[in-house]
Amino acid sequence: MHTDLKYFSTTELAHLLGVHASTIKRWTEEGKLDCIKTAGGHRKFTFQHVARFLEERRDTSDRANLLPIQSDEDLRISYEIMKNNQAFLREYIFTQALQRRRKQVDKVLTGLYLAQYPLARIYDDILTPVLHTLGDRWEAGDLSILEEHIVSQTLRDVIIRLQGMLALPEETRGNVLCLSLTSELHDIAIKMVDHVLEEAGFTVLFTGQISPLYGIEPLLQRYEIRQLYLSSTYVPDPERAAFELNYLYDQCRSNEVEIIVGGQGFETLNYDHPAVKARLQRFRELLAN
Ligand code: B12
Repeated sequence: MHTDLKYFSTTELAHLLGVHASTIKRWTEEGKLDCIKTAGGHRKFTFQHVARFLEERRDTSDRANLLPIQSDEDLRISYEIMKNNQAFLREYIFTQALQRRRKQVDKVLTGLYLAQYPLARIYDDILTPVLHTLGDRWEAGDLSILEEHIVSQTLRDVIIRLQGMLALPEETRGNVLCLSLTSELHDIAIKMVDHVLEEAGFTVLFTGQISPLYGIEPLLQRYEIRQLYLSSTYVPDPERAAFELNYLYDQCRSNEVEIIVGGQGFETLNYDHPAVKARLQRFRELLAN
């Protein structure tokens, strides 16, 4: 893989591999890890040095990194994560998703999560812009509708895999419901809401795409729902949407359920109702509620 990057310093490599700088120095002294020494005595490491080192250690029980680094490309991903190079990560995710290289997209997301990027920020700063670029490229005619589907389904798959990795707290903060309106097919944003809330300790009931809203009252009561999260992206029939929303708002109000709304659909949909506590723009705002 082509890279402009020439060398890692000892500190950078230590950070990348998740070890102390003294460990890096020891490995070089023991001859396990090659390096170049500058005139001033500083160690510099090339991609090749690091790749060879990792390759030789692959079968040992020593874990040098949280992510399996199997190629120069994986090393580059780890490096860009460490540098917080979001522009690179977004572009990389987009191109890999287009080729349906799910494993590579997984590596970026897993790497970010293991590097302690908050989940909401992974969604706000990395995946949301990628999905927006996808929409823009499709609208501009750069991608066919099938390519658009391939990318969005790949991203949907990888976020669901990421969900399996989340560190969930022991204590539960109660039940919440995640919903869309009945004609809504876009469900990636509300899936992300689900994950952020689950990671924060809520038990999330998720009804998925095209959920029938009638009969919601017994559900709210049976599961003692305190908050309902509603996402709207595309509104094909505004009249029907307004009708459904009023029904939902009234049901929630009489059952003392707070509603939090989000998504582009609320640019036109009414959310001025006593049951609606807030309209949020970003996933990180969920944690302030
Ligand atoms: C993926 C996608 C699809 C997939 C959906 C797959 C799936 N399972 O979700 C498929 C292929 C099915 C699809 C279908 C359609 N799509 Co589409 N789609 C997209 C795309 C590329 C990404 C959507 C997405 O997930 N965005 C990512 C989310 C995270 O971002 P967001 O929606 O902006 O949400 C942000 C906030 O609002 C907030 N948020 C959202 N909800 C919530 C909820 C809470 C509680 C909180 C806290 C925050 C929050 O979080 C985000 C952070 O900023 C968008 C492009 C775009 N600009 O979004 C087009 C887009 C939304 N689609 C569009 C269109 C036109 C359609 C179709 C009508 C196409 C067609 N002719 O058939 C159908 C409609 C289907 C339907 N009835 O719903 C248009 C909508 C234009 C409009 N508003 O009028 C867009 C904008 C593309 C475009 N540029 O034209 N689509």
